[in-house]
Amino acid sequence: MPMTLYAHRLSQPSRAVEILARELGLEYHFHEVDFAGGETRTEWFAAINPFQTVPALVVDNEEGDEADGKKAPLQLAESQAIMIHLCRTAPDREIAQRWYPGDQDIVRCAQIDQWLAWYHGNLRRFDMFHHIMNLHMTLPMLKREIQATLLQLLQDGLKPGLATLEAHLEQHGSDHPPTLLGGEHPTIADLAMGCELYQIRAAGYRFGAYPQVAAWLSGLASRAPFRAVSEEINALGGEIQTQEGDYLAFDAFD
Ligand SMILES: N[C@@H](CCC(=O)N[C@@H](CS)C(=O)NCC(=O)O)C(=O)O
Repeated sequence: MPMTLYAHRLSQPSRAVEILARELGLEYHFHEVDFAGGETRTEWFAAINPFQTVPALVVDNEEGDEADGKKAPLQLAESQAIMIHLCRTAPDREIAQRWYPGDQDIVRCAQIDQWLAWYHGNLRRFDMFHHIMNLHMTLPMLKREIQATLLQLLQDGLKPGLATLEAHLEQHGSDHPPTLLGGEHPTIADLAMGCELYQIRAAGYRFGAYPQVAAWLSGLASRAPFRAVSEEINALGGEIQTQEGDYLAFDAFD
């Protein structure tokens, strides 16, 4: 099933989808969309994803509505919907069901859905990386202002979510890296949230006060597809750390 992933590796939801595609052993064509440069707001991209965000997935021919006697491609936006679709359709059913089991295990699915819903209001809402980049690219005279008026609020806003995650992961106590549902294998909820927090870690923030969160993140980040897809965010993070250390509160979560 030929498919194209419209994405960018500096975008958290894009990375989550691409990492999953690799974990599932799917073949895909990668089309980079320069979201930071405004390419998501262009006409050609709006025709692919009217929400005008990356990632977007286009699956040719085999899926979608019958129209005028030929099959239309499936065009899908929203990373979580894309991840669920990939798990529903991946040929390797055994691996796909570890990430999102579908009808095989509706209780496990409900638990994954719960964390995916929680993630928006408690982690994504306090997306710090956006303003870390803002600070990184602006004039030195404005850096402290961005830190004090924008980043500080997000840092503070993120802490209750980190505390909730820490308490939840601690309950499972095991000898493998923790996962949200307590087994050895992560799910798409781990991936969505892990990619979000990983980009803060890549920029130099530590999670010293949240050791279970730190261990959970390290477990995810040690997987080969995660490492491969995170190369660009790691490189940018390294650059930010060397240039912005003085302005960023890397110890905010210690
Ligand atoms: N809820 C969406 C969020 C996607 C999103 O926010 N993407 C950002 C990049 S991380 C984007 O494309 N922004 C471009 C824009 O706002 O024009 C998802 O999970 O796919």
